[in-house]
Amino acid sequence: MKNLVVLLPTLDEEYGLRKILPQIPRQQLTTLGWKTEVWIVDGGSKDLSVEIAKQHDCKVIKQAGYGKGAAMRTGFSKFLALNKDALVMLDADGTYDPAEITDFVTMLENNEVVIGDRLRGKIEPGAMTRVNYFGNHMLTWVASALYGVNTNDLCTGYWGFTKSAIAKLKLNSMRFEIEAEMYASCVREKITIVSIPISYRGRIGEAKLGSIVDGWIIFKKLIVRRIFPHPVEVVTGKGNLDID
Ligand SMILES: Nc1nc2c(ncn2[C@@H]2O[C@H](COP(=O)(O)OP(=O)(O)OP(=O)(O)O)[C@@H](O)[C@H]2O)c(=O)[nH]1
Ligand SMILES: [Mg+2]
Repeated sequence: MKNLVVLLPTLDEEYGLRKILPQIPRQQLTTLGWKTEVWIVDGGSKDLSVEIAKQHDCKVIKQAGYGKGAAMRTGFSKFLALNKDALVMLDADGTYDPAEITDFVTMLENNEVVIGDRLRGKIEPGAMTRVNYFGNHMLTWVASALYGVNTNDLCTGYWGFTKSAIAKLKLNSMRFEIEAEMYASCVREKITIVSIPISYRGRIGEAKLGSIVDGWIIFKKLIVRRIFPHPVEVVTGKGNLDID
């Protein structure tokens, strides 16, 4: 059996977790040959997120630093340290359908990185605001034009990776620019990406992303990584997250 980690960044997502954790297709994944662990990387939730996760047999990791980007990097480091085979990440807010994890692992048999594409998938009415819909299209277009490698949905939070891909990624994002940086790093490291259409549903609970502020930070990240492909931490060895 190969080892799969399902990684959920979590900040006050008690209700999202209650909905999605029972939907993770553990049985089907076992049938497909994957021994699955579910990890939440918690950013200091003040609600019952941690308790709900434990009730559903999840491992709880406390994130280093602040923000979704720092949380993902904490999870990636743990994943590499524990030498697992593949990782699927998705948000804990109920927007992504855990049943689709099986599509990701199937595609990972022949690809290093699989990206869940909401924009060519099925977006539930009202699930994405007009501003976010427009912003997602714009940023995706800018990324494809700047880096010369087509991508369909830059800011999606549903990704699958092989261990080799995660080992090659060079990241230093703190917040919601992490996905843009993952894309930029895949291009830089010549990791092939494939997109699969996914469904996108309405969020449960309060959004942590601010469309305009975070859209701007994502745009800046695309520009900075185009000019300086490696984060300064990778070059100097300083400023990396302190992960135990
Ligand atoms: N660990 C951790 N998770 C976070 C942090 N900020 C956000 N998250 C999680 O990251 C995921 C995405 O956050 P959202 O607020 O849904 O952001 P988004 O999906 O880009 O925006 P919406 O479309 O408004 O939902 C959710 O599961 C959050 O709980 C953080 O600082 N630490
Ligand atoms: Mg969300």
